[in-house]
Amino acid sequence: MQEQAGVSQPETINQNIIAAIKNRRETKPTTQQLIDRILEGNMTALSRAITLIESTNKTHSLQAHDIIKGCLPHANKSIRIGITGVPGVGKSTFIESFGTFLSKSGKKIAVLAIDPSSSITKGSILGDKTRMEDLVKDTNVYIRPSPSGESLGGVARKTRETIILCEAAGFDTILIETVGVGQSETAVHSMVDFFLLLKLAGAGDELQGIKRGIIEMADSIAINKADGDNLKAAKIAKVEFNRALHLYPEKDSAWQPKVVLCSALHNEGIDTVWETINTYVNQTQSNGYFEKRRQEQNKFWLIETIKDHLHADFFNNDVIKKALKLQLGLIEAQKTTPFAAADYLLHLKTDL
Ligand SMILES: Nc1nc2c(ncn2[C@@H]2O[C@H](COP(=O)(O)OP(=O)(O)OP(=O)(O)O)[C@@H](O)[C@H]2O)c(=O)[nH]1
Ligand SMILES: [Mg+2]
Repeated sequence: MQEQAGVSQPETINQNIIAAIKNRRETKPTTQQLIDRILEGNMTALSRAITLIESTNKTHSLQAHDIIKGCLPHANKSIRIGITGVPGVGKSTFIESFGTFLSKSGKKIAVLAIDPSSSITKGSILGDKTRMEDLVKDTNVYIRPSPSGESLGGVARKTRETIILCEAAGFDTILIETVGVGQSETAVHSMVDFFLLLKLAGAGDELQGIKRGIIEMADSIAINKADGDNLKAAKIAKVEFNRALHLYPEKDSAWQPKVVLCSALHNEGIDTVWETINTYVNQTQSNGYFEKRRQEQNKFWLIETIKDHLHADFFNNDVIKKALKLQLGLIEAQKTTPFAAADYLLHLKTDL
């Protein structure tokens, strides 16, 4: 065995360049660099900034705050569309078809989600990426799974901030998916211009929807899976929903919600949904409702954000945590009332 001489570093490699590359890899972009890159439409910078929004780290939150501020003047220029429906109705399949259709017509689309179960599953969209095969590869499309968070309010706020960054990055159509269970529709409704409800024919959930007020929030109902053997039932459902919708009082937008048929799987009726949204946007932009709704939403989010902060400030406080535990014990032992305990704790916090 003979030892070979090692290969020496060729002199053509400039050590300065190596150092510069290493340096560039290691240094994190500054806030201003991130803002600049987002405005150029750089998706890596966008993702990085969204991660800062989602972080619970205080330094990250502060940086995120500055990025949002820098992006805000460039936001607002999109159509925000909420898409909801019960599990299995075809939301992901619809977003795949709809997103592809929009991308082909020159739109830049961001797909976000508010998923109440996301803290466990890390967001349905992520698991769904296989179902959104074409969309994931499309360079006009940015897909971001739902942030996980301890409260729906927190998750919703992060999604709203994410919308601003996506708009600043040049995305002109924002799709926000949510599962049609619980309060998440209300959260999505409060951040979109147009709310689309996907339904199935004959699924027997029509009345539930009416009861929960989801139908009332909808600007359009798309009856999905209107294909094959299901087409006939879908057509009947369309008539029924139209009849039901006419029973509601006129909306502030003066818009009469439309019922359409579609097949996300077979790419049918997707264009009709888009036409409906366009008609809605034109109509509400000219009657002033579009702008008014966004302003109302901004006011709502101001209050929500304050509530969020106060909530976190109170419940994350160590003194309060201890005192709260004691007061809960006293309530259990029937030595105080909820109101006296609340009063005590609130005063305790003020005096801290
Ligand atoms: N026949 C038919 N099947 C469809 C259509 N759209 C979706 N599906 C099927 O319905 C099933 C559920 O579709 P998804 O897109 O995953 O539904 P989802 O609403 O995203 O479901 P969750 O993410 O669980 O809430 C899949 O097997 C789809 O292939 C359609 O238009 N026609
Ligand atoms: Mg899905």
